[in-house]
Order: sequence, then C-alpha cells, then structure tokens
Amino acid sequence: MELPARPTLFDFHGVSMTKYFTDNWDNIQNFKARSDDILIATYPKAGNTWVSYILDLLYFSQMSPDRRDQIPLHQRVPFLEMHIPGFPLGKSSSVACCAQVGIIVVTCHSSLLGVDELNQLTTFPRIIKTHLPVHFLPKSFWEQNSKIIYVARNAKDTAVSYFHFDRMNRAQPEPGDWSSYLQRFMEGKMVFGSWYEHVTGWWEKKQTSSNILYLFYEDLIEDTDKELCRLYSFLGLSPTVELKKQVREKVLFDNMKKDKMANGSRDEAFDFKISPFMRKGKVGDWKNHFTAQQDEQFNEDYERKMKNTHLQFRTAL
Ligand code: PPS
Repeated sequence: MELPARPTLFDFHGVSMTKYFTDNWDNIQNFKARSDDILIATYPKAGNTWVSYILDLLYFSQMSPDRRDQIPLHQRVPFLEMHIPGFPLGKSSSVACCAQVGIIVVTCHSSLLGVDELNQLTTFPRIIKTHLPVHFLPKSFWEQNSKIIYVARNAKDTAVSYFHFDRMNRAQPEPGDWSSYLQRFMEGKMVFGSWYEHVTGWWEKKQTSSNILYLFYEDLIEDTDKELCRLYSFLGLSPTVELKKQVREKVLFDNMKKDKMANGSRDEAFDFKISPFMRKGKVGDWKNHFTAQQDEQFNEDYERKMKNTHLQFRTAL
C-alpha cells in the first residue's frame, strides 16, 4: 500500500506542529473531558506508552483479560489530538472489522481520529494520551478536574529517542542527520514544539493544580515500584498483591517489547528495519550519540533556557 508523503512542520500559534495534530483543532478544543477521565500527558518520547500500558492493566486486566491480547494499545488509550484520516494502521487495516472483547466494542478502521475514538469509547475510565503543551489542552480537562499524569524525560535522551522515532515513522517529518536534528531540537523545531517550554509549562501548572501528578522517566526506570505506589495513591487505587505483581512483571521493557499490541508492530507508518518503537528504554543512551562538542554546546544552551526554573533532570543514574 502506498503511504502518504511525510508531513511538513509549520508554526501553529507559536508551536511547531504537523497537520496530523492540527487538522481537527476545533473538535480537539471542544472535546468534552469527564471528571473520571485520566490523561497521560508527555512531550514525545518521554514514556507515554509505558504509563498508558500500566494504567490500562490496572483498570482493565482483571475485568477483561482478553483486551490486552486483542486490542492494540493505541485503541485502548486513544491519542486525543491525532487526526489521520485514511492512514494505514496495519496489514489488515483496509478491512473493517469489529471485535467484542469483554465489555468493550472496538471498531478497527484505517484512520486514527483521537476525538472520535474517545467519544465512542464505552469503557471507563477513559485513559487518554496527549502530547499537547499545557496551554493547548482543551479547557474541559481543567473544568472537570480530570486526573492528569505528566511524565517528563531528560532532554538529551528525549532528543535521541525522538530522532530514531522520526527516522522510522513515516507520519513524522524527515529528521535529516543527527547533527542538524539536535540543532532543531534546541530551537524547538520539533513536532509539539520546544521540549524546554513543554516540561516547564506543565511544571508551572502543576504548582497550582492538585489534579496533576508530575513523574520523571528516570525515576520510573530507577525505582519502578516506588513510582507505581505514587501512581496508585494519586489515582486512589488499592490493587491486590496479585495485580501489583502482574503489573510489575508485564510492564518490564523486555516484556512490553514482545507484546504485539503495544510494541508498535501493528502500525504501518513504522519501519522497524530502521528502528524499533521499543528501542532501548534506558537512561543515558545520549552518550552514544552526542559528540563532546555537541554536549558542550547543548549544556550551554540548556543552562540559558532553563535558568528560571527549579525543574531538575537526571541524565544518568
Ligand atoms: S511516543 O511515541 O511519543 O508516545 O513515545 P513514548 O511512549 O512517550 O516514549 C517512548 C520511549 O519510552 C520507552 N519505553 C520504555 N522504557 C522503559 N520501560 C518500558 N516499559 C518502556 N516502554 C516504552 C521507549 O523504548 C522509548 O524510549 P527509547 O529511548 O527510544 O527506547
């Protein structure tokens, strides 16, 4: 099947975006969030899929054990602002199908339309993925006081992960070579804009919003159990010992990587020959990509951009 040409980046109200995340803008902004919705917000490549997987297991694995094997994660956790009509999703994507799994009815179609998918979800709570900067979030999330989990990841590992993602994902703009990519990352010319503004914007908002839990990818890697406990407490959940054990086991990088419903292998926009979606899952891989000169230049620029925030990141464990 012929794939559409890669999209181009353009300035959208001061944030670099592609049409796949802006074409449905009015419907996105008018999205009606509910008080029991749970939003997972991240800059791209900060661990959104990981936390989506964790929450889906927590809320649904006991009630509908087949869900995990039969419905791709991107349908269980729709991507709010994604709007790609007619984009191939998988080998059988052109064939419409309908699967009844537990109490959820899923229609597989050859489009990714986040708002429509969310409005059609029959399960609750709705677990929702977004990469929107905080000032782009539909206002209903604030009005409804929906729970929001923000995950942040250090800039260097994010840039590396994003680079490999853009190489293999034909729904993203051409990344070019690593050196020019890193330059554009520093300039904020990435889909969803500046990493610096994203992480600090959400951090500022968190200071006055008790409905936001701000997590760090590095903490999740270092002490998954501790961060899972913070999640349970924020969500007001008391999982059984058995469920906790199951979650702990299933969300390990190597186990998730084998899960065809979560590892991106069903997405035809991805070319795994170039790079897998579940790539390394580590803190500090940037050291394999940054030259000494790039590191020095990046650090200087970082100091300038982040001098007014208390937000601290770890680039090694
Ligand atoms: S996306 O496409 O923007 O939604 O990507 P996102 O899911 O936010 O981030 C992808 C990176 O998260 C890593 N990942 C994990 N790391 C550790 N453990 C688990 N279970 C896990 N699941 C996903 C994934 O491998 C990407 O990071 P890199 O560094 O590229 O490996």
